[in-house]
Amino acid sequence: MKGIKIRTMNHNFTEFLKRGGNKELKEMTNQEIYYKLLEYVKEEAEKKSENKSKKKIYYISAEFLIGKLLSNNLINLGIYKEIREELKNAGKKLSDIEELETEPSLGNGGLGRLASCFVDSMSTLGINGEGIGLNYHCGLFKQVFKKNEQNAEPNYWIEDESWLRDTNIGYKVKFKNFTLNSKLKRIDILGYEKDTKNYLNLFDIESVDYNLIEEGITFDEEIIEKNLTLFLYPDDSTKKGELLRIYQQYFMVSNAARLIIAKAVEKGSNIHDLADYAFVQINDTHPSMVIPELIRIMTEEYKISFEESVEIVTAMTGYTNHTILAEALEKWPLEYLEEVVPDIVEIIKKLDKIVKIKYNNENVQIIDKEDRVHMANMDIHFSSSVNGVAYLHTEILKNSELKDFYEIYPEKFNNKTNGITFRRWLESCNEDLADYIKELIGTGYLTDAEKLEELLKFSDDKEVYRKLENIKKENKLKLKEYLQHTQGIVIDENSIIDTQIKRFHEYKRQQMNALYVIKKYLDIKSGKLPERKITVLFGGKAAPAYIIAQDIIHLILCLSEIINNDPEVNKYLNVYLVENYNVGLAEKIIPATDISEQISLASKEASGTGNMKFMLNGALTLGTMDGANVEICELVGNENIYIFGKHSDEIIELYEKEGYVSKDYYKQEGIKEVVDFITSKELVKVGNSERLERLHNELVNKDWFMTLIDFKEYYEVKEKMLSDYENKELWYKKVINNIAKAGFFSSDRTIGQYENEIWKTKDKK
Ligand code: 26V
Repeated sequence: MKGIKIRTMNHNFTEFLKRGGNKELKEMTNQEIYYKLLEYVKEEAEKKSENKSKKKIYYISAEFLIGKLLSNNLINLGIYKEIREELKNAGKKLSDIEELETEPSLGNGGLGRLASCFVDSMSTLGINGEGIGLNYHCGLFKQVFKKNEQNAEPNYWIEDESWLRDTNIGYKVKFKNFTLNSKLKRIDILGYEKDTKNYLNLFDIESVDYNLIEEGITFDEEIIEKNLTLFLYPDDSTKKGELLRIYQQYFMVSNAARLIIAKAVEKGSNIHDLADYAFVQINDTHPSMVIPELIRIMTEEYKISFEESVEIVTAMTGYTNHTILAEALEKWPLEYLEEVVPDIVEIIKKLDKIVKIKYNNENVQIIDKEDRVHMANMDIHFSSSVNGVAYLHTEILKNSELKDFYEIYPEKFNNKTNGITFRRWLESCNEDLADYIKELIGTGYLTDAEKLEELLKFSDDKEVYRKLENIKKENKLKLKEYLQHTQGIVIDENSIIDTQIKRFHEYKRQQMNALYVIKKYLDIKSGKLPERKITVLFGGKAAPAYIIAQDIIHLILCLSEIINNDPEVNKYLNVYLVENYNVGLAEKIIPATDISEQISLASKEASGTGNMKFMLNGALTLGTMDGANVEICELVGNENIYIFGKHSDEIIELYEKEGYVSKDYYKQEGIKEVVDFITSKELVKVGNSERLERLHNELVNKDWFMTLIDFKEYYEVKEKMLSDYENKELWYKKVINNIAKAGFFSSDRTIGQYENEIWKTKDKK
């Protein structure tokens, strides 16, 4: 790994340069070195063979938030330190070169990052598994703050030289009114020190036209031939936006189905036995149309009977659910699908008929009374596995959200608690901590993450506490330098760093954290001073059409302006919302953080994966009993985590009874003045009164995600956390316990479970 293990290769980078007749390293610019490294790594990757096993896994996902790849690939090739030394000898810094890589932005958040951790783990475990997705040229938007508001700009991440490889694979995709040619681009996915590699397959069109982009990220949404892969999920609040999304989804799965069949046939499949050659994991409902598309190809082109096709496709697909939020579950109007892909509608109607004949229950129908197609319902009936992404989430699916389905198919339901790749989220992003862990317990944890538990033998060792504290301080200094340099933010390395980084959504309750900030500000103003300065860091984007989330961003930016400029307050409290939060920023912020904010309304966060990254990097969790926090709590024990708030069963009951009235909480002592500060003179002076009033009104009169129900307890537990931080021995004992128990959250464990319990590729040699 980056820390200790160096695998010697046949030749080194300097020789590679010589071979090409290039300038010497010390004469090259960092940009030139970056491009040469890219070429070098791609050449090394070329030498690796494809996995030969009979059955292949296809992880189809509309999102892959892969992050920068240079350092990750160097680590996986086992040459990170070697290259760093070579560059150092020429007076160059690898970290400066890493900065020049553009970050692909092919995802929104956790769902896409999870898919990327999974392809990394599949390669590392030697599983024959590939990712399939789309190559969005401008990806998700770039976030820019102006006048304390979020603006969206296109994120041009593809350069002439990139990790993408061209292939000569392409298909014709037939829509109702036209046919589009696809071309496949690939990114090599190198496992850690493996001789085999997998691919991330990204389909694209040949005719993307950047000139369609108007102001910000608006563009002509109707010229599908030129815009299909221009952006990741554009605005889906309008019909045009939704139609484009259906075009994207069908394009993705139609290409996927072609690729899957072609590969299987190459290996000898006669299609009747396709399930022996391929298994498709459907990542949320965005790729759900792969089910009817496979059935369509089998019946129309291979003349297999409809019944047999359905049976085959059911056996070779599995569906992963990533949310219980009703508004996030896709339900496409039948007429929209008719407008884009009428052939698929025919198949969906036939599948719906099978269900309607068998089950007289509206909740399990595919097409509802309003002629909307429930994509998840189709997946559950016509795939062989349905999984949630954390213990609690799967239990809620079984007992509440998907109860009627669980009664029909108990054998299909299973849990696969999410995980993260430790190669990126420890070895690469926190080298000092990784090296220190190796010093303490050796390298066994690299291949068996649960060996981190060996750290428990140091849980009373004060020398270890001191060392961990020093590493944290160093990481804070690195973050300080980086943020100062890139965003003009100057954080205090002696402060406690309290971080909430994730997409902005009301259920994640950044607004509750903002209310805490207001309370602290008012406390400080009234002379109640904290023992140590607190730096509250936020990071995240809000969907452009999600008004309240934009309002929450506005509130936080206004609070930062007031607090950071008030000399009476800024000695004790700083608040920053980092701009354009992405994977690269996460890799710098997480190792420097002390408090990990995981404060979603119980039952709403399917799993969370940031919670795992923070734990592994020595931050303590301040969280609700939601998603994977529940499992973190169980693993580390109550004394090593800070839990607050109502539990999921109480919240589910409140929703059922419509029993939450935010005003009842608003009126309580200590809450009203905090909430009312949102529309105070001070804030309105630096902000937009329409936004602030709308947010205030939302909290007082609706508060659908129950911010106020947990606010008091949140404040109290956070205060306790701050005072515990002052007792460094107590704090770092908890930190050690958290790192030691993080092994369970390795995505190698998760992927091992998918393999053993669902995919079973290793049975089919
Ligand atoms: C999407 C949308 C889109 C419409 C507006 C509301 C809304 C709310 C939530 C979502 C999330 C869609 C699925 C998703 O990204 N789920 C995330 O998946 C992660 C990986 O399993 C998991 O850790 C997160 O808890 C979960 O939110």
